[in-house]
Amino acid sequence: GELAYLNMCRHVLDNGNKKEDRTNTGTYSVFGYQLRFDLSQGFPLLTTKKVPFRLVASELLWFIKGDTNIRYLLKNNNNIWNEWAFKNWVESAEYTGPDMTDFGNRCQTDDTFNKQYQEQMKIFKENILQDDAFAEKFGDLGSVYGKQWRNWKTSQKETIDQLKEVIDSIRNKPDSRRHIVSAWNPEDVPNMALPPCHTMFQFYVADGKLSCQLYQRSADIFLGVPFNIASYALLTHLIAHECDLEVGDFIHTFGDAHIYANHIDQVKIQLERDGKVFPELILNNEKISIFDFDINDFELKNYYPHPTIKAPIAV
Ligand code: THF
Repeated sequence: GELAYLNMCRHVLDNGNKKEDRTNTGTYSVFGYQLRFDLSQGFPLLTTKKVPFRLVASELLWFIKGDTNIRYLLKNNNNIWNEWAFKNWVESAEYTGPDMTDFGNRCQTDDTFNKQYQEQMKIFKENILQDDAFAEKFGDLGSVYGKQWRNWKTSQKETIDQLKEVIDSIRNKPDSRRHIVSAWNPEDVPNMALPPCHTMFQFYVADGKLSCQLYQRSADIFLGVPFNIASYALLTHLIAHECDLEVGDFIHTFGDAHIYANHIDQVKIQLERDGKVFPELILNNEKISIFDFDINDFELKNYYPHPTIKAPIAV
């Protein structure tokens, strides 16, 4: 349950290597760790801080649709991928506003700059929502998850729908050891706003139950991991539902698992809290295919988390 996540936080605080990173924020990091959640015991949405399920769900639906443009997220009031599209925009030749170099770090230390940044981000979001051509050009994050899951490009110029194929293989050959979806496409990595953190996942069927294991190469333990756990738990529920299986375990295997230096105080606050029982997820029984679900087909029951803990995202 949640204790396993809190123990991971404690382990990284106590044993993490101090490491610099791409974002110049600094991290405490360990290499290799594993969490396991029995999905039949409740839906693993952390309770020691509030995790916005609506954002987790709309992000997952975006992946499932094969969409890579943040316009869909913005329409759903989901801002979690804005910074990566914004970065492409302000680094492009067409951007003529104030200099936004290193905005992720500067907006935290410089109030005057932060005002300019908020203003530019607001304009950017309005343009993505209102201007089709602008959205097509600057809202797209490139070959990220949705692309690799649904439209993996082969050397023969064909595409592979990995998600559809894995669902078919779970249904038709449940004992197979090849129920794998890979987001890591070495040829495409240079075209991505951010190479995939959730590198690959595998399903496993036994005893009428569907389990899922994710290999995450790089994990932002405070901000990203609570989302990632809930996202893959939801995906497992959806696929189990479509394949007429019960839910088994979600196993979360980590490569570089890190706590950003500017999240330490927040983690310490969270560690002082006691976890509550996990909520229950209810899916709309009138829908069967994972590709037909939308945000109103999920219901979360009995989620009574501790309050939100705010933290800056490293870009
Ligand atoms: N980059 C970094 N540095 N960490 C990540 O976890 C991460 N992701 C995605 C892509 N790049 C990443 C984006 N996922 C939040 C949560 C998940 C994200 C990005 C941001 C976040 O800020 N969550 C807030 C609430 C935000 C809100 O209400 O708008 C929170 O308190 O949980 C890993 O997949």
